[in-house]
Amino acid sequence: QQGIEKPKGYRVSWHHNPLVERYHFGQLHPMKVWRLTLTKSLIMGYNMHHAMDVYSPPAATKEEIAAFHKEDYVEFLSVATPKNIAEMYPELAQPTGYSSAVYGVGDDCPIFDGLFEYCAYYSGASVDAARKLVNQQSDVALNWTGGLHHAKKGEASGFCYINDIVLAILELLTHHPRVLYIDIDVHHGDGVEQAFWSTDRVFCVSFHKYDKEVFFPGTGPLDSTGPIHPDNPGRNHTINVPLNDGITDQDYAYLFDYVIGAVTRHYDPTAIVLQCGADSLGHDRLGCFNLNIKGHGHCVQFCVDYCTKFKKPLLVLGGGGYTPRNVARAWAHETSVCIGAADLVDPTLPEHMPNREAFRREGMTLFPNLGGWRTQNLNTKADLDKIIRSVTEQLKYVRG
Ligand code: ZLM
Ligand code: CA
Ligand code: ZN
Repeated sequence: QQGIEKPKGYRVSWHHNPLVERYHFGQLHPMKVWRLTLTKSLIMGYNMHHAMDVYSPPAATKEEIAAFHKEDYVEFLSVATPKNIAEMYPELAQPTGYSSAVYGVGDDCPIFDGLFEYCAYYSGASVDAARKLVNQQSDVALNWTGGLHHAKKGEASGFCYINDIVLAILELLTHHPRVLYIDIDVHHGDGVEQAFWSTDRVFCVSFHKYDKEVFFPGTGPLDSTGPIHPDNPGRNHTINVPLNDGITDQDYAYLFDYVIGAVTRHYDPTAIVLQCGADSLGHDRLGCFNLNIKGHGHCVQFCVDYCTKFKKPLLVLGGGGYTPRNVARAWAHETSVCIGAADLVDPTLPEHMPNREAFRREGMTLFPNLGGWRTQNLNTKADLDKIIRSVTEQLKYVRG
């Protein structure tokens, strides 16, 4: 893999603070921070870092975080420790732990050692990436440690504490009139949607498994398209694509190409932010889709092609992903897509990386078969067409 060089004509930057890798949500928690170490090892094992500007950005400051989040919440995150949490909120301490009534913390969002530093590192990387795009020092900026789309203004939710995506979009909005946000995590991008619900300067599109009351977070039905009030600028500036279990590469690409093709034509964004949650892959511990690495990567390829063609900046972020080796495979492949080297990488995995034995058992390939056998595709042609019709109708009311 000596052949990978800097792509001519456009610049790709990789924003990664290795200090994020030090933190742990807890032994049994599905969010494994070492998936980021594994991702980095694969990217570097393929020598792809030579084709990018590599930054190790500083932690986000409390002031930067306060651009979106409530100050009392930021203060709480910065002082809470596993030891003092029970003392601070004795009335809420329970035999099993602590109530999620306090700023959303609980089993999904535990208080672990160094929590705030962890948040500040992944958020700092997204803010840095957005700034490099705004300053035109980069054309495609990557932060695989970010993409934590559920965090609310004053509350943690779904493994997310600080919403680095909102912070990055706010940074882009200082120079860009229209930002398109696309979310391919298997979960609904509710925190980002909520933050920009009432503006036409951010258009949010999320593809997700939807089963109200059953699948987290339970929001994002097809008819949730922005505020109802006719005078609200955010009206029609949200698209939700609710999906059933088992969607395949082919059906997902069909929907993605149609929806994002139509949104880009109508809305004419000046920048794109793509959240690449890898829990939409087949075999994910929490997910239920049947996407392969290449099916997932197709969405990244679509955005790279569009942004290259129209010279628009692209911010690419991580997100969920609970089968760590596949997360690393997906994000390494998607890095190769961003640097224009997808056809150059050897599908046989590189020699030097952690978890070599486990990878070997899976065939030592970047593209294992993840489709097909856990659940069948429960999305019918009628389901897909209903989505297409709804999006087509909605976009009649959208002008960039
Ligand atoms: N219980 N431990 C996706 C965020 C998904 C809410 C059901 C907590 C889990 C899950 C945590 C070890 C993104 C819910 C779950 C148990 C209420 C969710 C800790 C297993 C464990 O074993 C576990 C004690 C934990 C959490 C499973 N939580 C699975 N699914 C979701 C949140 C985040 O990918 O979109 C972006 C990064 N939470 O379903 C409960 C309703 C809390
Ligand atoms: Ca999503
Ligand atoms: Zn997710």
